[in-house]
Amino acid sequence: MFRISDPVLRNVADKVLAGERLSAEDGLYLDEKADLQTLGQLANVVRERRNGNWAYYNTNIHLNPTNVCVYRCRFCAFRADLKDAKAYTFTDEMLRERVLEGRASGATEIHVVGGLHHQKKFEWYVNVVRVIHETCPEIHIKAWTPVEISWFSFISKLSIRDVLEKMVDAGLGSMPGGGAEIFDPEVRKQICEHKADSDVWFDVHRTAHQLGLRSNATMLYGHIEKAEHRIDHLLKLRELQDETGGFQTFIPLAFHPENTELSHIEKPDGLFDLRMIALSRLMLDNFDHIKAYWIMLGQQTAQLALSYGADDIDGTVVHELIYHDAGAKTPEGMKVDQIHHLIREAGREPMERDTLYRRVVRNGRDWTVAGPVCATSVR
Ligand code: V47
Ligand code: SF4
Repeated sequence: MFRISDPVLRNVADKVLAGERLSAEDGLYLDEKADLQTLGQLANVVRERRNGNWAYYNTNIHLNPTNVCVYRCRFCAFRADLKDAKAYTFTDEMLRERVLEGRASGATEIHVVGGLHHQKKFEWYVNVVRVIHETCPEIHIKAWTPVEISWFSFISKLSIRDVLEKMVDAGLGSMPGGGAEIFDPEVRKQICEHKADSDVWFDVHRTAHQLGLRSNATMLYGHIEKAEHRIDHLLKLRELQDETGGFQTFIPLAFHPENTELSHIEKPDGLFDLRMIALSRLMLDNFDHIKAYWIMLGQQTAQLALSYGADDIDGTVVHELIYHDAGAKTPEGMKVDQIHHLIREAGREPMERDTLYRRVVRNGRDWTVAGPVCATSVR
């Protein structure tokens, strides 16, 4: 299975098989030189060691409360100016409607991220979480990226910790992985000059983990970044995870260029996507889960990704806007039996999880959770 003639790659493979940590140099070699087959086989070994044959998914729904945003990230097709025809902002009634729709479809999670609306006060954003929570307290609220939390801190003059505590009081359950993009300051300057930098991103996650919140992490690849930036990004995440243990899942995000200021860049192809899944599985040895976000990858690449290091495909989703505004051709959601079919066709066994990776047990429309399926404890 592992007949590798390249001596450098052989050495990296031996480290992986022995469960040893890979260095920055190993990562660069894997990214730039390794053939996809070896990369995938090695990542699959790590994936099966951690998660066996399981492929996790959840029943979730998305809510982007507003697309009006003060920032102008060059990779973003979702944002709008206040007076744009496509600009929108949810009312409380619309929030309730979306949550009730989620409940009716059996959702255990609502995923909430959006633009930074310059006319909205901090209380408005707290109210978004409160209204969702009061409408349906059993649905887990995974909301706000560090970019949003740091904006809330700026407009409220509260510390990051105080902002997070107020959100938790209102019903926040965990945080998604967005806003990370690429941590390297030079790349960040070119793609999202004004928004929170990597120090802020890490500060918010560290504080969230200290408060007992779990969170995810992402990396936006396939734009202007190079291999060295991707490896630097992964190592910085690995370092914080060593410190706190609070990350659950890593999600590599493929750049979708349509309708963005970077539309001249070609969208990464399926082979690049699989390389990024495998590379992250190998470098992030302290993350339990690697997610192949099917809505972004497409169903077929997501299926293949389950043998290239990924063990999770996100969920039913419903109402995705960020990728569809940027040209994604995937459906806006998938039914549970379609997800089961997709996973089984890829040779894996589906397991529904809640946001905190506890097994979901269903009885008609009712559901309960049955303890952790894969535990990393927050230090
Ligand atoms: O931070 C925006 C990315 C992120 C584009 O935690 C784009 O479970 C590609 O973080 N092409 C938000 N990417 C989405 C996100 C996420 C998604 C799924 C699951 C989870 C999770 C988190 O989307 C942004 C940015 O990196 N993004 N525009 C684009 N045109
Ligand atoms: Fe605004 Fe987020 Fe889009 Fe950047 S990625 S422009 S912060 S909505």
